[in-house]
Amino acid sequence: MSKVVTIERHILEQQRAFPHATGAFTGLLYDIALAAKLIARETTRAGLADILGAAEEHNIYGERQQKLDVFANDTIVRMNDHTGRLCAMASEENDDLIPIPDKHPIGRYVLLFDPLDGSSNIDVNVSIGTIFAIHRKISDGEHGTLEDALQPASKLVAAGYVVYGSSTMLVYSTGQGVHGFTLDPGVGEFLLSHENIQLPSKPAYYSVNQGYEKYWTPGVRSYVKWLQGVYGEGGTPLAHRYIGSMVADFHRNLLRGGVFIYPGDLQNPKEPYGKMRLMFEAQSLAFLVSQAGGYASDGVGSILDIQPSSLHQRVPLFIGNRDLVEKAENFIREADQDWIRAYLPFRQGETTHV
Ligand code: AHM
Ligand code: MG
Repeated sequence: MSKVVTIERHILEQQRAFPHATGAFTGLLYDIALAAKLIARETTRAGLADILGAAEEHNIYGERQQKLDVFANDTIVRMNDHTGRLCAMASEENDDLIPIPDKHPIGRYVLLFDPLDGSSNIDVNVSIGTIFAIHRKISDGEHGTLEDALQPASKLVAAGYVVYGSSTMLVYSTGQGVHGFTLDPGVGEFLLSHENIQLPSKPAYYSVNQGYEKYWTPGVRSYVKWLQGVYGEGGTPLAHRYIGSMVADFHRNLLRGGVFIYPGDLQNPKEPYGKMRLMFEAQSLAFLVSQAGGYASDGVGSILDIQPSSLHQRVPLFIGNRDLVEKAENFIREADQDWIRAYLPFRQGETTHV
């Protein structure tokens, strides 16, 4: 029988690579895994309990929050605000930085998360996910500040996601490869099921909301046509798959190869940046994809290099196999100079949005 590796054991073994580690970081990852189990438990009951339905509150984007979003958000905050491992948190569902209450010790890391991504899929029993990212504290004072949260993805110390699908999986990286764990609901443990995930060199899928095609820039249109028709030597089309839950779309493409696209457009020239959030969605997945041999771009350059300017900053996203993503950059460079001119001030933090 092959050896069974729980996530706890795996995290501890990875920590041994860092002889000076204090264990705080290891504990933090373990707390995230525990929060994921609690969220997974509620997610599988969502169709039964009266937890379903829209909560009263709206988030800062004016979107309706689902009750399970609120539960997931509260769970992650409650699991992590008192442990002494964090100096602050930030969530897609909160306008501002979430401080650590004064009565609790302050730690050396910042946790950024999207508690339940793809929440429009909850009511229809389709996969949803949690995305997280961890930065190291860099500011001098005791408490965490925005400066600690607003670091480029190239500085992440760890990132990952949980996908609540036909089974619950947690996928994470501390910069030593990407590793996937499947939750065994019987024993309540995440067990190593996908060690050292690398993107297959031959991609299988492209994922984009094709319904928005009329808003796309000429470069994105030509690029998607290329994916559909002439990709590869023999002109084999890539199959199209789009769930509308980025974690699930990303996870499938990570295992099968492909590209996920959420482009910017000029439908409203004042908002040329698309929908995805840099801090809560794009940074984490960009870090993971680069660890898996792939690449993430906003169509102009690497997501890893973007210096964030605000917590709720949005970015266009092209993520997956490196050759496919670089091809998107080429199409955009050739055909979308107007869009690039409109978008660059946002990328460079000269104009802030939302
Ligand atoms: P959410 O964080 O409000 O759930 O929105 C993010 C989701 C992603 O999971 C998904 O890729 C995208 O929104 C789908 O958007 P659209 O319906 O515009 O294609
Ligand atoms: Mg989201």
